[in-house]
Amino acid sequence: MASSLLRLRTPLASSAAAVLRNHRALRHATPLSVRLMSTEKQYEFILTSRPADGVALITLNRPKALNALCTPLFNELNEAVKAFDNDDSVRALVLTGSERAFAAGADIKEMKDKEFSEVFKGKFLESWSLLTTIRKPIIAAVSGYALGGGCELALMCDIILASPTATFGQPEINIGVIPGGGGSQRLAHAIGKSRTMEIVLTGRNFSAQEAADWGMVSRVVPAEEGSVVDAAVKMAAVIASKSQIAVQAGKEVVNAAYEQSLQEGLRYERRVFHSLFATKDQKEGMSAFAEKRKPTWTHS
Ligand code: CO8
Repeated sequence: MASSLLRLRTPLASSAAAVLRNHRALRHATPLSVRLMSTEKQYEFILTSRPADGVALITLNRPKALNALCTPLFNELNEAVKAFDNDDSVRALVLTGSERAFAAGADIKEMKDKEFSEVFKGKFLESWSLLTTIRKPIIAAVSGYALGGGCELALMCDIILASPTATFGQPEINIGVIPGGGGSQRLAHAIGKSRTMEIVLTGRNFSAQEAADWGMVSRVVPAEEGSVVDAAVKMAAVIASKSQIAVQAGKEVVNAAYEQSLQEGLRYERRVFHSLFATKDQKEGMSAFAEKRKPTWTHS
């Protein structure tokens, strides 16, 4: 166990798949005393690991409640996301849940007795979108239920990969409310008004294939290709191998497409493109192409 733990915590792990298997095994089998030896911070509702060079994996870990999103879970998620965003050795993140549930929504039991004055004055949910403010790219690897806040959490990520078992939905209408974590807005941007109206007003779930057909997820990872987490880690490793200034600039300008008019967005993209000529990585990348060699990024 100690050696597998070492592999799990080593950034230069040779096999992402082997590390992921260890990660899953650890979730169920690792005694607390062993886990406490790890250099990664230990949390109650999430697990963190580094399955490949430059890649951090965050796994929601509240299995009995199907990863229902409660305030303590979000406090931990925010802390981990901020720490990874500030850690230069991490260049891309993957967020996942369990096979059964990415997250079955906000914790209904935590919310049910809240009053308007409490949620309004307490700015309930405001800190739950911290994820959208970080610079490094986040890939959501979704299996099982991604409902309500779970679907919204996936939509806060930059890329969504789904397993064939993924089930998305905004069922808040069934419990007398509406989406509160961006579901009405980000979903409408992703799949259009008519489909979003149907999903939000009827509360019906939609499949991984529908989400792919509608452009909400990048792709459904077929079972024969392995797990969606493996696929997300591989994709994150590719992103982590690029110039990080260019990656973060790329993320920023794509997001501008959702926040600005086309004209403003095009102007912003051009300005950010110009600014990259001030980086060493632009000189290195273009010189390497001209010299027919691989670039060596310094992320500067
Ligand atoms: N909140 C609290 N507990 C939950 C939740 C939830 N959202 N979902 C599941 N659980 C618990 C169940 O209560 C149950 O606990 P227990 O064993 O103690 O009774 C356990 O998880 C297992 O659930 P089920 O027995 O119901 O499992 P099933 O396989 O029969 O059903 C379902 C799975 C279909 C996912 C079902 O659990 C379900 O419908 N869950 C609720 C889904 C839902 O309505 N989600 C939306 C919640 S509202 C919301 O998300 C508002 C968003 C706010 C913004 C968030 C920003 C990120």
